[in-house]
Amino acid sequence: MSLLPIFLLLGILMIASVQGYVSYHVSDVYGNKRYHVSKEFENFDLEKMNNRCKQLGGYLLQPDDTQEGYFAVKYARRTGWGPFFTGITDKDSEGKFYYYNDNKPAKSITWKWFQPDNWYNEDCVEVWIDGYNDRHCGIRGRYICEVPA
Ligand SMILES: [Ca+2]
Ligand SMILES: [Ca+2]
Repeated sequence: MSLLPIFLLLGILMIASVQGYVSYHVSDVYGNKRYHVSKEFENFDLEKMNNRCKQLGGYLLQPDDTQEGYFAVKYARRTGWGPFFTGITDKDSEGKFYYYNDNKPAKSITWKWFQPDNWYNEDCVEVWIDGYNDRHCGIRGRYICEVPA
């Protein structure tokens, strides 16, 4: 019996693990967009995760208005997949939140109570079931992409 098929299979599995195959929950269309929430928990990195979203044809969530921002909150509440990281950050200047993908100032963010608090220097922003919260970049979590439908 040849071991070749087994080596081939092992090779494929190794490549798959190195590439880090990513799978997503995909929402229905809302406002000409679909929202993709990563299924795995990974250390969040703005550049890396935004590039992942680009591979889907989109970018990390950046609400254009209160309705879109609140849609993500309701989505987290309805699905139980939250919290998930967004493309909102104040990493360049404390308290000045902007959208990582296009560098525009963030607006209409419906913060959770007592947030943002920059607790021990939190510069990334996640969606929770009751609003947005600043959180440490680099900790493990999910993230949400918005992708034009
Ligand atoms: Ca901060
Ligand atoms: Ca916080």
